Amino acid sequence: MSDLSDRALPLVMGVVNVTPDSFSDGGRFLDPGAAVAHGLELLAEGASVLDVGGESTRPGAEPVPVEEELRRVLPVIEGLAPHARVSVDTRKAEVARAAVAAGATLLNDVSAELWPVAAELGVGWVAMHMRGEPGTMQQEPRYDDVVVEVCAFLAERAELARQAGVEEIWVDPGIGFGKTMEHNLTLLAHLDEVVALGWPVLVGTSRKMTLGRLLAQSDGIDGVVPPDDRLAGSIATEVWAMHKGAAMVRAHDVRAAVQASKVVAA
Ligand code: PMM
Repeated sequence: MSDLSDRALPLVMGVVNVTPDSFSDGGRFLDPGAAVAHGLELLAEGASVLDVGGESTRPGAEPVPVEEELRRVLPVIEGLAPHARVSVDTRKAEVARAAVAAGATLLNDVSAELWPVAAELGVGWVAMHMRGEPGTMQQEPRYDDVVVEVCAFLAERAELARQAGVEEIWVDPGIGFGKTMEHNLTLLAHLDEVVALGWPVLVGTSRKMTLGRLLAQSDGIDGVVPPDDRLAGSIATEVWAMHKGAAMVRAHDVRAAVQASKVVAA
């Protein structure tokens, strides 16, 4: 563990989903007051960034109209931005612009297409790799070499953003976005290759389906364990990602992730 001790502590991005249908917390924080209270709780637990999202990107999810996404996220961003650094999890330029006007300073972009908007607004940008669209991305995703393809994509997008003048650029391999369990595990095993691209790396494994499958296998049962029962898998993969050099993990269970980061760094 010593090779992490001379580095800054990995950061934790806390998830604040304002959606009726996210796979692990959909519907829990649809009321803006409840979402802001939840975000402040995650901040107290040690989150460095609060990631506010109004469109679920779970496999099979339906797109959300702009007006509805704005209605969900803006009051929550306005409520949190005076207290914390806020990112907005969106694929829409219009939502990104309004979110930044409301106080967000980081675009968490699962489409990896909004770098011109980040450049125009002078905010940070996360480029995440996704194959296809949330509605269809889990229908037989295929790669010749998932690590090579994801790294090439992220390197190209990050370079475009750099050339456009974006000053804070993150890359994220997009665990679960158009990838089988095998693809996800291969990417995690080779995360150092993503880190070697030279951009700070964000990784989101928290409560994801791959963990539901692995944890069911470890219990000797068929199917998947429910999202609320995936904490051990979330922490195990977050510690793994930190050890491989990720600078930030995106987590629902912030207190446990922050504690784990401190133990790893020690
Ligand atoms: N995963 C989800 C949503 N947004 N953003 C980034 N950068 N990386 C991720 O892995 C990621 C993301 C899906 O999880 P959720 O539905 O619980 O928010």
